[in-house]
Order: sequence, then C-alpha cells, then structure tokens
Amino acid sequence: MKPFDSLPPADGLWTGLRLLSDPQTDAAIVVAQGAIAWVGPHAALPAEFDALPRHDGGGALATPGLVDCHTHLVYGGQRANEFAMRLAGASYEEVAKAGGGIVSSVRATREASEDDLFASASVRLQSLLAEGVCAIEIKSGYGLSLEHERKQLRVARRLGEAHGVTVRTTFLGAHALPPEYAGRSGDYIDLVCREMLPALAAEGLVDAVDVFCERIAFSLDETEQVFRAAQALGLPVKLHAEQLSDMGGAALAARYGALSCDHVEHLSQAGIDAMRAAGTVAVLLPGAYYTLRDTHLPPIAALRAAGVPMAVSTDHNPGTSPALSLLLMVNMACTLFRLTVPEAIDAVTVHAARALDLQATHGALAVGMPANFVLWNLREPAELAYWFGQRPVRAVVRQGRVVT
Ligand code: DI6
Ligand code: FE
Repeated sequence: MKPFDSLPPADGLWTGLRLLSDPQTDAAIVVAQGAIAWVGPHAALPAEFDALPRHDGGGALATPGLVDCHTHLVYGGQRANEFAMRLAGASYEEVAKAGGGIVSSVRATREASEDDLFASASVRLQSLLAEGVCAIEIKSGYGLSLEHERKQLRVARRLGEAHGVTVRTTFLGAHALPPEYAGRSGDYIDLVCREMLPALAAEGLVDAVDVFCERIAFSLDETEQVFRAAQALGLPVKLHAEQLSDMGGAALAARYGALSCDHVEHLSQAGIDAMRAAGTVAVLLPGAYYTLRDTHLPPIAALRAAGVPMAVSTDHNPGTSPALSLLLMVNMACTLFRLTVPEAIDAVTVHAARALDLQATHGALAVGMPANFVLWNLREPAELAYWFGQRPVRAVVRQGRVVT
C-alpha cells in the first residue's frame, strides 16, 4: 500500500461531471488546497478557475464521498460457523446463549495483537474505501476490558491515519457482558462508567458512546447509567435500539440528545416522536436484517412522515452483518425497506454524516468542505441503487487526494 500522503493531490479543475441535483448538465468541481472551492454547471464557472490544471471526469456522475456511519470493523476471527448454525435452525439469541455470538468474537479479539487487528481490519476497510467511502464510524465492543477496548480503539485511529480516511470512534464497552462478569451486570456497568470510559476518553480515543440496549444485552437502566457517564464527559451518545424488541431505548436516547438510534426495527411511534424532537437520526441496517432473516420491518413510512432523517450503513460485524459493500446496503434499503432512490442516496451521504456529527465536513459537495467525492461510471442516479455486486467507480477523491 502506498503511503496516503504520496498520492497525487486532487487540486485543479474537474470537468465533464454530472451532479445528482441536475444530472443532464455538464458540471465542474474546483479543488484548491484539498478543499472544494467551487461546484456547479460548467457554463457558470468563474473565469478565475478556467486556467487551472484539469482532470477529465469523462461524463461521470459525481456524488459526495460515502459515509458508513455504523461499523464494528475491528475484531479477531470470523463467525461463519454461527451462520451455518442459524441455517440449521438456531436463532441469533440461541447462538448467543450457547456461548457463541458476540462473546466468541471477544475471545478472538482479546487473543489478537494490535498489529493482527490492524491487518485484518485494513483488508476489510479497503473494500469499503474502493467503493467510495470517505468517512467511517468504527466501534469498540469486542474487547470488553480496558486493555482490549483500548486496543480496538487504537487500531481504529491507526486505520484512519494509514488509509487517509476520516474515522469516528465509538466506545461500545456495553456491547455484551464479558464472561468473567457473568451474573454481575451491575458491576460491569460500573466498570464501564467509572473506569473504562473515563480512561479511554482521556486518551482521546472516544468520539461517541454507544450501548447495545436489548434483552440479550443491557437494560434501559444500565443504558442510562452509561449515557450519564458520557454526558459527564461531554461525549455524544448513540444507541443500538429496538433491534429485536421495543425496549423504549430510542426515547431514552433522544432525551440524551443522541446523534442516532440504530437498527430500530421495533421502534414505536413514541420513539419516533422523541427522535424527531431531538433531531436524532434513524440508522437503518439492512445487512443485519437480511442476515438474521428478520421479517419485522423498521417503521419507514412513519419515520418518513415524521421527517426523521434516515441513514443507511453496513453495520459491518462478524455476527450479523459481514457486509463490505455500502452500495449493496443502498440496494437493500430500497428493495427490502422501500426507501426511494433519493432517500437511499441521502442515507449514505448527508444523513450518515449527521449521524456522526460530521455534517459540516462530509456528506455533501459544498464549497469549503474537504474534497471527498466519487466519480461513477453511471448515467443516472437510480443506478447507484439498482446494480448490485459491481463496483462502478471511475475515481475517488478522498481528503483532497486522488486515490483510485
Ligand atoms: N447489534 C448487532 O447487530 C451487532 N451488535 C449489536 O449490538 C452484532 C454483533 C455480533 O453479533 O458480533
Ligand atoms: Fe451494530
């Protein structure tokens, strides 16, 4: 892999583009010092930019760089065996109770060195980047002790530096009960709140805090304890909410001004109303829905009617969503969840950026933002959602450099 800062700068005039807002018109983008200096119809290009060195877009469709706003990318091992067990009839909850599930990834993650984790996550990250992802959230939650959560979060930071991609880290210490705390959930939550979170936050490793609020994970009360600890440190919260049952997690998260509530298959109208009032994004995860062969659809029509912004993400994780294509998730969000094409595109750009509090710098083609955009070998925007299993990328500009 070439060092990121040896890649060519994207500065100059990008011509022969078509924009989502007006795909019929020949458009241009000006990049100066790694940021977008101008974007619009080529016919309206100010004369001052005309003499800049040119990059030919060849008629490509240009979109903002994609944002994958919910991933568990860093872990040891894989769990294809559980996939096979579920095919033989076991449910996700049964697999978890039989000692598989999250805890088996915890074992493998604890055994792996920081370099092992970096190497395996790098391979996965490269798949996402090749498809135009320019910002990604990476959660901890497979370490479940100070030492091993730190290791995961340090790897997440290193991935961002080495690959030249914006990484937002999320501390998910309250993902599962580690085996050494069996029957002592309260003690573990104390450890998370009093030791792990403050220490990792002090090391600059935590951009947000998440909890898995579910019957097989942590209760509403325990979730609130973690949220209080996050609030005391000035950290934003998010929540794995109402994935398998309606726990009332979304309304609680909204009370803490959550950036997002994620999964939300069993979200109630009260939860939706609370999220709307708080400006919380609903993150839809069709990869997990599909892998678990779930049949309980998230309340898309009610979210749409309420005007709650909807994001879509891979939820990449070894248990319920071994997905490494955000475009495939766009297709599934349309086919399985009935998002419209414009909704699905917003879901992996502007709304996904908002779920990470990155809306000032990512998710749009706007003057002043760092240059993160993708040129697609596609004629019309609907093709972004239509094809699956191909990678119609002509070029990616990430953090002001031409990377593909
Ligand atoms: N919800 C999920 O879908 C993943 N974590 C979570 O809280 C599953 C993680 C796993 O099975 O390893
Ligand atoms: Fe998840």
